[in-house]
Amino acid sequence: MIAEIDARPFTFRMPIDGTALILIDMQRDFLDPGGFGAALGNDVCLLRPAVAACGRLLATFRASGMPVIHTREAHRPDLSDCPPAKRLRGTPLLRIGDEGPMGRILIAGDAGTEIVTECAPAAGELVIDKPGKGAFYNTDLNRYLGDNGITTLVVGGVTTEVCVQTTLREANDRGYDCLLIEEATESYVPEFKRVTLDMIRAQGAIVGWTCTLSAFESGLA
Ligand code: TIU
Repeated sequence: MIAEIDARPFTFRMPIDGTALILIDMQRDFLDPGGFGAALGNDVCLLRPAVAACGRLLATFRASGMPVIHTREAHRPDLSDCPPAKRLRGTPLLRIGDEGPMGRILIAGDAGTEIVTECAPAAGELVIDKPGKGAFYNTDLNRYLGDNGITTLVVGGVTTEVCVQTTLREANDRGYDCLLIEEATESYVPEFKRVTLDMIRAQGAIVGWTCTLSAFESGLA
């Protein structure tokens, strides 16, 4: 069965049996004070609206029995998967691997990489720790999607122009159709969210589609 979603730049045709939800990096390091996002000088409150929207999306997918994937930007404790160029970039208050108020910054197993309660993974949902901004780089995501017949991704998460946009572009190049839910993503720079959505759907959905949460829910109903 194909669901027809009222999306931009044109109707998104979503195969119910071939679609997964992927929520990008809804973790405390980006959403709570004292994590990586704050260490980079950002106001983390700007991302909060995405939490409830992602929670609503999760409930919809779970009710439909459709697969859900969560990602976390998380490095190994020995930093062997963190290129020095990433760790040494700029002048953050705390660098990746440094001890912060929530444990070590962006380190798997520490509190900053925990997904916020409202979006917490349920049993059976895939959780991918990724060392890059994109969810395909150095992860098993592509194999998992292929093995499970998934051709289409519904996407939410943070931040719009960094890990979400990188993942959308990686997915697009690998042949997936992607629909980004507008309220389910936020940026520390609201203007960057606006232009990222424009870039994704420009030129006849050159990267993918976007739609509102209510349009998605109506299309699936
Ligand atoms: N800094 C910023 O906007 N984002 C990241 O570093 N990672 C993600 O977007 N997850």
